[in-house]
Amino acid sequence: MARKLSKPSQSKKSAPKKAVRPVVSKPKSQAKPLSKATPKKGGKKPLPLEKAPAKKAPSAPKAVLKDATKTPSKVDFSKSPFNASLKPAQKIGYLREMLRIRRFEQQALKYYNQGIMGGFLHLYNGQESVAVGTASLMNGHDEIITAYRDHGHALAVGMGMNECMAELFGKGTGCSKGKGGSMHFFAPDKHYWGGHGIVAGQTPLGLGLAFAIKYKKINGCAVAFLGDGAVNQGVFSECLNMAALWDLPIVYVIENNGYSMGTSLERSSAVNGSLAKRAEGFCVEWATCEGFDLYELRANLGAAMERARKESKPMVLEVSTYRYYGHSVADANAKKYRAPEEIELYKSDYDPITRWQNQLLKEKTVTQAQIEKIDDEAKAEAAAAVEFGIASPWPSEESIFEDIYHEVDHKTEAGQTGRFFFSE
Ligand SMILES: Cc1ncc(C[n+]2csc(CCOP(=O)(O)OP(=O)(O)O)c2C)c(N)n1
Ligand SMILES: [Mg+2]
Repeated sequence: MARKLSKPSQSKKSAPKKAVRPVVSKPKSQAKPLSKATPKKGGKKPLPLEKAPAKKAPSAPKAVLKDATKTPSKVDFSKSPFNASLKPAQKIGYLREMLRIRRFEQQALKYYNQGIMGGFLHLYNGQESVAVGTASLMNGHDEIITAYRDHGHALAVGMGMNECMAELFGKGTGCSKGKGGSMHFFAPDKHYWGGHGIVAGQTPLGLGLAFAIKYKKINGCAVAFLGDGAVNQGVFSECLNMAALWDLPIVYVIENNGYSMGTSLERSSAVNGSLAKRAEGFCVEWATCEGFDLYELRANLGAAMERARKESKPMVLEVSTYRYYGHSVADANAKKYRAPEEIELYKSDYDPITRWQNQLLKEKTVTQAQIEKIDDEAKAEAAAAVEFGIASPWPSEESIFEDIYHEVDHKTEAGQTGRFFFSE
């Protein structure tokens, strides 16, 4: 089933009333004390199961997107506290980071298709603004963790192209010594905890990061990314419950790209309108925003992260985004479950890099010539990373037995007592 953009006229039933909700607004159901949540005597009784009305076929697509070309957002996110004081150099830096990710992955795709690179390759093309926006908000004590579509987050937090590309080639110089591959980029020194292949497996790990931050009284928060498919994993619900119960400083960012492998959102979610709304069931605040627009992303995520740090409260932020390629490059059905026109529409109207470039041109922060120079540099860096990766040595045979147990590799007191992280 192809994913369609929800046009304003079609989306009244399924979309939230306001496409852009201020992040601090409290969902009404959460504002109620729990005791009032039970229906009053004489209130509407639930129908017996057999009389439950037949489930209507969804009349409108459930995508959270709005047609931005026709309904320009009234909110000027460039004026939000998280954006207003940005210096031109910072804004240009975000453009550079997004272009670096795009060019890195395009090189990877080329060599994967030639069979020179193996393993999996889940491309982040189209979603770059989310990772770059997040990294730009990290305060040096925040920790982030994501799933297997992890190249963008890795480069955005400052991992080098060489170590990342070498990892894709399976070489010993790779960030995970060539033993992790595309799904397992990892750099705790940069507050980046990977890179995980089990769908939603990173959500309890992220919660652990948040717990440690709170326990150690660190002025930071955890940000755990998950996809629209991962939301349906039971463990995510368990996480929301615990996060609320213990007031943990975590922001769950749902990168809603409309598909989990070949399954569209309409076919995987019973909840209309937004996935983040499920957080209400756990008394966790939630919001939605467009991920294509860096200002909007930063305004919403910035507020969520600040709240997590200051009040030690969890939050779910659903971000609409889109991936241009199949689930992975080896996705044999990549062209079967969505129309080419849909992909083209996102590329032409919703590309986060083009949007940011246009924004900066409009603001006169950057010139076309500067953009081209930055892009050329990104291309050259990615090409050099390929050369580095190909020229690098394979991991040694003996290294297969290394890095299996943390205690063996880290013969420190902390390693032996189980106090692995945050104490070394
Ligand atoms: C527990 C588990 N079940 C199934 C899979 C197979 N699988 C890998 S990715 C994926 C889809 C996840 O989609 P989504 O969460 O939307 O993330 P996206 O790929 O769109 O970034 C599935 C079902 C898995 N890796 N782990
Ligand atoms: Mg998805």
